[in-house]
Amino acid sequence: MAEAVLTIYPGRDGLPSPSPPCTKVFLALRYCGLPHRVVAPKGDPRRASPTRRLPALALGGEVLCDSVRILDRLEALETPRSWAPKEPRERARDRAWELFANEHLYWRGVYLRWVEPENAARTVRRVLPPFPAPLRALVGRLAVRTARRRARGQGIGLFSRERVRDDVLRALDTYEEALGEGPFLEERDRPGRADFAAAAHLPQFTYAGISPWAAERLRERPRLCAYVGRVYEACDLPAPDGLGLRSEQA
Ligand SMILES: N[C@@H](CCC(=O)N[C@@H](CS)C(=O)NCC(=O)O)C(=O)O
Repeated sequence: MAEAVLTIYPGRDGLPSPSPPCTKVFLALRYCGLPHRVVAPKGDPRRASPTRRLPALALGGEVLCDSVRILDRLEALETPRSWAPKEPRERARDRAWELFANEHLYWRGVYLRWVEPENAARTVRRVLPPFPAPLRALVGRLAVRTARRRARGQGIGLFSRERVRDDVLRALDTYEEALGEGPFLEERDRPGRADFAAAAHLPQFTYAGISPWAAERLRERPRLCAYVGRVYEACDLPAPDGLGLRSEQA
């Protein structure tokens, strides 16, 4: 099979990508060993994908969008290493956990980054490309407005900060309970799509100092941080910054 080409928002600040769905597909590709190349979008990122969202994976003459659909496809391929559990119910649970991250955690991350006002200012500084000064403020305001409009459309943008923070704490508890004795979710002995998704979404809490509250809540849970590091290690990648797992952060 021809080499797959993954287009993602490029990584910085110790993460493969600032976008959790992009990071998840990157982890899954690294783990399964399908030959691939990772590229950043050229020009307007939205042109790289028929749905105007990244990640997008070019594979066998097709461009696949949406990280869950991409993992569905990768799971069905013969790859050097497979993450898919053999037992159908286990496979279903693996995918359901992935959806928990994609649908629940993803939007709480959007809220933390774009809806909380102090965090939104930091997000604009860290995530947007370096536009020249006169444009910068305008692009920043537009990005915040767009993100907040989407958050309201989804529903979460209408929630109070306390409600969203309570959701985040419950999600972290849920992950700790599902990890049990580990090493991976549901005490599985190798990572699956549930783990790629968790390890892509959880580090957004510590990413680039954008949400100090969320970073503290995650760092208070060293078992969860070590788990995220284990998923990256299984994909031959260094642990993300900010989880207290690297010696320079000790
Ligand atoms: N559900 C999609 C979400 C993809 C998505 O929203 N990607 C964002 C980056 S995190 C994006 O491309 N945003 C660009 C835009 O909205 O213009 C997936 O899992 O792939």
